[in-house]
Amino acid sequence: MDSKKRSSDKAAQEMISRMAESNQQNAWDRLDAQSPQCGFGKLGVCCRICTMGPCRIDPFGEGPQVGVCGADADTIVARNFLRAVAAGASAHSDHGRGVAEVFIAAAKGEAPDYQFKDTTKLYKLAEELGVETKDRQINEIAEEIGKIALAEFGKPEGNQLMARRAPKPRQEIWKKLGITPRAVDREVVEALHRSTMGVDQDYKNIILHASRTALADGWGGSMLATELQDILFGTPYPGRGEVNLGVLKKDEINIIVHGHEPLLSEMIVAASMDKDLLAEAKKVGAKGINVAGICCTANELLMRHGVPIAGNFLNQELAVATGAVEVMAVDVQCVMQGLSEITKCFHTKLITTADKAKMLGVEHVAMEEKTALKTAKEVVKKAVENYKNRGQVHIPSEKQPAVIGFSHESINYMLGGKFRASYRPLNDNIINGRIRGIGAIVGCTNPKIQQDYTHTNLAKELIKRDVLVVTTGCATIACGKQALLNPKEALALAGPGLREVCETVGIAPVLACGSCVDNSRLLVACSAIVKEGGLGEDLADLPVAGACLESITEKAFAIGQYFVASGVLVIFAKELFPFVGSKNVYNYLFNEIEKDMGGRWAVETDPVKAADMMLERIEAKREALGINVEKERKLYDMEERRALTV
Ligand code: SF4
Ligand code: MSK
Repeated sequence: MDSKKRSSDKAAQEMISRMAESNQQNAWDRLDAQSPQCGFGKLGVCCRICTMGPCRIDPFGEGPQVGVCGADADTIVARNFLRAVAAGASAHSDHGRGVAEVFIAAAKGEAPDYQFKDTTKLYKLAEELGVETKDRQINEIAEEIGKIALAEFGKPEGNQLMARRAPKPRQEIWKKLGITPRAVDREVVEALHRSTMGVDQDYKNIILHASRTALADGWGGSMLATELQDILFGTPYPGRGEVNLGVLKKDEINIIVHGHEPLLSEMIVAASMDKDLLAEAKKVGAKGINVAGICCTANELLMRHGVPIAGNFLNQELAVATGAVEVMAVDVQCVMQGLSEITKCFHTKLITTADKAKMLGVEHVAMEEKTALKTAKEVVKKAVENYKNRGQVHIPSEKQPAVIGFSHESINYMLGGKFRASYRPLNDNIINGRIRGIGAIVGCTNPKIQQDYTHTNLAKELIKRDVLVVTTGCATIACGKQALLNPKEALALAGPGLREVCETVGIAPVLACGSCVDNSRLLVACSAIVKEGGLGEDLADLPVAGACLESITEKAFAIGQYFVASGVLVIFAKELFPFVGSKNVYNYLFNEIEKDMGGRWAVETDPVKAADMMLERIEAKREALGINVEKERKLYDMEERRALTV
């Protein structure tokens, strides 16, 4: 076992080695135990959706080429793809629905611990949704917004309201293709229906519905989750924080919050500041209560409160193995079942909090909106009580300072200032070529790929070539761990044009934009760039490209497909795209789909080659926009310099 091959993060390497010495298992060990993995599964050519199966297609053409029902590789692969997209869309959207429910409860005064922190955004959203604001109380307006948002998940007719944010030509493309997203639940139910035995058997038609389902996620469920969370908990603005296992404190009670929904973690942060609990912490000999995050919950908290991040997906077991975590409170998504085993080796109390995500043999403290803070205090109290049970502690020293909190609103504000907030300076600098374009780096960490390596090396490659990087999810945490969210260090790696703009405007070359549902922020930002003018009429015209080189969950396919259906090139790692067992599906997703949607998929594992592909796309878009014209070098006098819009 070579820990350096498993992770490029020094803190993770240290903990992986320690776990190996103690014979403790983690995801990398379990991957080894699973290897070699099923070749049919890797290609997406197995089907078990009816009891005439399971069936599989022989990829070498020697064995069966159809299942018992006659389904061929095209149908089977496309159906598997659609089901993955539907599952991913469900995860984001169920998260969004949960936020809408708490939002309504807060408006009605039934969730007294939650308040509306960003009322400016609330008024803006009210206007967008046609909610009357004149002579009405905030709570009344919020209740109506909440009800409209909740209806977006299951309304019987009509399209997703947030999809109207897309540029008009994009909406026209969706209309023409018949994929304007309707209610989220409807798209997901239809996806499952179409992919049962004996229904949709035209791979293009199946993928078309995958687009519609994904769009209902990106321009629906996810976008609503982000909007409502911002109003409830505050829209992120740039602030400072720290990232990596070194944020755990030897002399304090450490609580890790892990999962996705800030509904719980926000309350735990509040509870950790409770005077009585702090006094109790002192009594048991701790200097304080330290809350740190893992995965997307971490992004949510760091973006809004500066709460430190202990790590990304593959750090969850490593954090427990430090022996310094009193409680790990988890909600939904990306919580490894392996945690229940590793916590048995340490004093760490694992607590589940979402009724829809329990773990066998693990304590469950149900989180209810009516009593949220009280429940959070209970969780913190358990941590305080558990401090005395600590055994040997080993916390790696690695941690990096980071600047985070780049929402659409804050980018707009930073670029244009309070009174003239706008994307104009960004558009101008893309047009004049100082910034070549925008690269999105999103996604997880997967034990099949050296942890953080591809995300961070891709980020370095892109900023070196004057591409502004926006990042979300565990990729953001990877960048944070490797100092790429530290503007000083990242700027030193940036190309001259990008560096000049970032220094002048006061932004970093790698912008941390939030959790996985916050990929919707990127759609909003791209739409705002189009609206600002000078870079085409549609999202597909923009010099932008996205990559997710360390994906794990089905959510990644939903995200990828909504970007493709929004006109963007999306690159995944070769070994993490298990839908390549049909030539026709491959050709459609990787080539032909571009004619329909403007975006397409690509696979590449090497971050430098992925950067080449993104740059090629960006330069092609620049050419098409006619902004790649060589300008004569000109010496400016002072008057002209003042007029510059950098
Ligand atoms: Fe086999 Fe067809 Fe049933 Fe799938 S749907 S398991 S291919 S018989
Ligand atoms: S948590 S989905 S591992 S980004 Fe959103 Fe990280 Fe991927 Fe989970």
